Amino acid sequence: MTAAERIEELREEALSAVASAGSTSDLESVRVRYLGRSAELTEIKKSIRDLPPEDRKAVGGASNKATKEIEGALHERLESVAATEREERLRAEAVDVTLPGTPYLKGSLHPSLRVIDEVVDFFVGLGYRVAEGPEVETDYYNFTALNIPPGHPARGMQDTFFLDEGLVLRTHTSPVQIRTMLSQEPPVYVVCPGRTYRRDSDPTHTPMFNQIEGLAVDKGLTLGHLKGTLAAMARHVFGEDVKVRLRPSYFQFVEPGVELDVSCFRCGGSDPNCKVCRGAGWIEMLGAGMVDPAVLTEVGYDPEEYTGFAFGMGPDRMAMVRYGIPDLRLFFEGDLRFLHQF
Ligand code: 2NM
Repeated sequence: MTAAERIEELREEALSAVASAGSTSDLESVRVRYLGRSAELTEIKKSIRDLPPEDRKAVGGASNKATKEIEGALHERLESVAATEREERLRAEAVDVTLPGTPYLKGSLHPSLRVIDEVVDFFVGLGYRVAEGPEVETDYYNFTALNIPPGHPARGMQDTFFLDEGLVLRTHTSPVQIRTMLSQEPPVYVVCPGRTYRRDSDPTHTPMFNQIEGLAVDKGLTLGHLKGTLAAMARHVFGEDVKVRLRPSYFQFVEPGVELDVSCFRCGGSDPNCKVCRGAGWIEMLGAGMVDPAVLTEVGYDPEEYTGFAFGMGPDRMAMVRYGIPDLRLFFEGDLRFLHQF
């Protein structure tokens, strides 16, 4: 076979390889194979100088022409293959901006916390400070300072969790008020939200529950100030239309002691089958009273100069009534299906 014939063969082979290459990397292989440094056509060109002079022109011309043709075909094919590859890549990478986004879970406030926030906000608006204290208390702050001395039967009524050596889980937040009075002189206006503990567990009692207590000590405070303050609080939490009434009651640390009822915010007393007040027309909301002079004396205040009123309520129970939740234990199970309803 002459060199010219071999060149023609290589040219045809290369052109058909270019035509059947389906990708840019196939085309690069074809280029290396037919035009690369060790390609046969390249070898033929290198060997031209060893040919007899009369043959050089023909072989040189043919090999240059073949090279040009192959290069042209490669270039042309590369353009169309590269364009196809680019389109495919863009199609694969395309994002459908009309698809819905990933949904996210929205948090919600616990029903007890909603009530706590409303009550605390109300008192802060009146100028009260918020005070907090330890949940593990000494027997002294939880009982003795509140006019409940060792051995007093009122201690047995509180279902206390006793810890080591004179320590208890606080059964109310009253010890926070004692600590507040011990740490400052009157006037005192504080509201004390926090967790409290009693050995109790049924649909309306849990061993841990929230309390909000409050205390005002100043010159000339009367039961009238107590009633006016708590009536305004009840209207803030349960609605502008609710009425309140006081009933006599008893707590060891106050004299007199009262309970405050709120008129039913659902039926106002008009529905004998009302689910909220069970036909009573009134809902028990909190206990309160004028601070017993013995308590004021215990913290070093002069009961001849100062009087005070105090109150305590259960925001968990208030939330049960407001939202119609039948079982208090649901509040502390942490089930998101429960929490997301509020
Ligand atoms: C209540 C009811 C009545 C109360 C009294 C005091 C203190 F420390 F000032 F003596 N703190 N909390 C009190 C009074 C709490 O809860 C039903």
